[in-house]
Amino acid sequence: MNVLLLSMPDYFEHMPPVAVRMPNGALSSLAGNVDSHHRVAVADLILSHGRVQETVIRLIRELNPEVVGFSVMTFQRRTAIRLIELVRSLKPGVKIVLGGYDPGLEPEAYREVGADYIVRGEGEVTFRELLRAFERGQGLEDICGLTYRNGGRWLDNPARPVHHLENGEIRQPNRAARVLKGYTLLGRQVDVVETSRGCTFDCSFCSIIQARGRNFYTYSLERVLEDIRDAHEHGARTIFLVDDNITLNVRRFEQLCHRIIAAGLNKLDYFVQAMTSAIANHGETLAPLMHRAGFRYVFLGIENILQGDLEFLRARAKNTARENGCSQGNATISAIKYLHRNKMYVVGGLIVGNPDDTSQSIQANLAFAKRYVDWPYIQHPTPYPGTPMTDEFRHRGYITNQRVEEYDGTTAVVRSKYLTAQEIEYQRWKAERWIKLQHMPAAFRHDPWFVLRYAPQMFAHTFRGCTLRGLLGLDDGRKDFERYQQIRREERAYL
Ligand code: B12
Ligand code: SF4
Repeated sequence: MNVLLLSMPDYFEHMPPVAVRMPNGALSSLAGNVDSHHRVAVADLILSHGRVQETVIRLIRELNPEVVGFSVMTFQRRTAIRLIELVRSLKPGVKIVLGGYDPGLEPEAYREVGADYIVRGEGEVTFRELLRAFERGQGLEDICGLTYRNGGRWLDNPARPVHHLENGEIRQPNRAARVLKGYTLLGRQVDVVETSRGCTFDCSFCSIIQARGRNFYTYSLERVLEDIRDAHEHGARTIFLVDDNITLNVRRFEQLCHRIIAAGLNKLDYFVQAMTSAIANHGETLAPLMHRAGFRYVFLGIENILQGDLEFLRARAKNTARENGCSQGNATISAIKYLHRNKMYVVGGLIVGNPDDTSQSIQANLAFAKRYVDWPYIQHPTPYPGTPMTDEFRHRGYITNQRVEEYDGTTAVVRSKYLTAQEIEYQRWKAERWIKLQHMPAAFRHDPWFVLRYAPQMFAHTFRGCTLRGLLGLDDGRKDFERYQQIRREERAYL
């Protein structure tokens, strides 16, 4: 069968396409796991900005797919629905399959929009079985993890148990299936690689627990190295390890670093997401090893520097440093010091605008980011489907915005006890632009050509909506902020 797999073009504030255009790891993994006689094409629509509609029309004409799959996050829902309508209008009989965190966690939202099938949870085996059933004309009732339309009714099959990633059943991603070009992370071709899936923590804002429960499974390191090699052969110079929480097993992570060095794959740059506690507790040996293996940017899930907020986010345990099993307080500064000492940059993930946040608590986090992190990745709590945080915000009546296309993390859609959503976002926006600017000299040292070439565009993105008066601090910038919000609303119309 001819299969076209699409990821959505929607991006959020901290990932402007001028600097970051990453492949969607799910789609190449699905492409690698269907039976080999299918002709699969993967199109990451982040690569076709400003031309989304034309690109999809062209792909449908050229590839003539019988099945079109969509990978969707919650803030991409509106775009996905528009694309479903477009694809349907171009090919009325095509089978439309949805997957990813939004359809999987809130399938009801897609029942009236022209989709036929929804894959909940991990997709490789479910999608493979679905294509087999299409070919053989079989019923779908035995395919676990599938929700589907049968005449006028939607049926939910039982959930598929999470995969243990053993026995090679999940094969390597198929990167050759990608039909669009131009992946980049700060000017270098980037690819994504998984080494494990799952997490045993239960942060209240994270969709992963709702999506797959609390568990952690790993691929063999041989498979991981082969995957990195494959990404490299397909042109990647930077690898983003997309594991939910690679630092859950520090010994294994250390072994991975040793294996990367031994295989000579440390000439590539690596980006990874890590827990502060793991880096703080093992930084003495782990951080130098990570640097030797090629790690350059580490996304730290700091979440918040205040204990009350960490309680709400259920992120205290993962941010606690320990010695001989005893708590030594917040791990963040210690983790940052280890990373800085070993020439790695810290992308600081913080969440501000929690239910009891005041101006002072937000300002404390912003001041922390300004002082300690290299690249701020500050977000607002966002009520994604089914998370414990969503229940709490709903219970308190604090959700002020139901437009899910604005659930991108940097648009405040919930208020706190003391502040409006607008005020929360304004405070973050006002400070964060300047913190980003602080990183320019370091970014220049890391990638001089990229910065020289794209600095004006990056600056224009970061400061869009601003006037000279606002930039010079001659007023409070609220008018600039409103202009920025208007521009942001217009940017969300991808087609
Ligand atoms: C890596 C990652 C990123 C990376 C890379 C994204 C990329 N291009 O791949 C970066 C850092 C850029 C990123 C950014 C964001 N991310 Co992110 N990210 C992840 C993470 C950690 C892993 C995703 C991954 O690649 N997994 C590996 C692949 C193989 O698995 P998978 O994606 O789960 O896909 C499987 C199934 O979902 C299913 N499936 C998926 N698509 C499809 C399609 C079809 C047709 C089928 C059949 C099946 C299927 O099958 C796949 C294989 O089993 C997840 C999860 C987590 N723990 O936090 C969050 C996650 C997906 N991100 C999330 C969010 C919100 C964002 C941001 C909006 C903000 C943020 N929190 O950073 C931005 C927006 C990005 C943008 N477009 O601008 C949320 C989504 C929540 C939701 N309900 O939508 C998650 C779940 C994290 C969370 N907060 O809970 N992210
Ligand atoms: S540690 Fe990370 S992956 Fe694990 S539950 Fe918390 S946010 Fe999610």
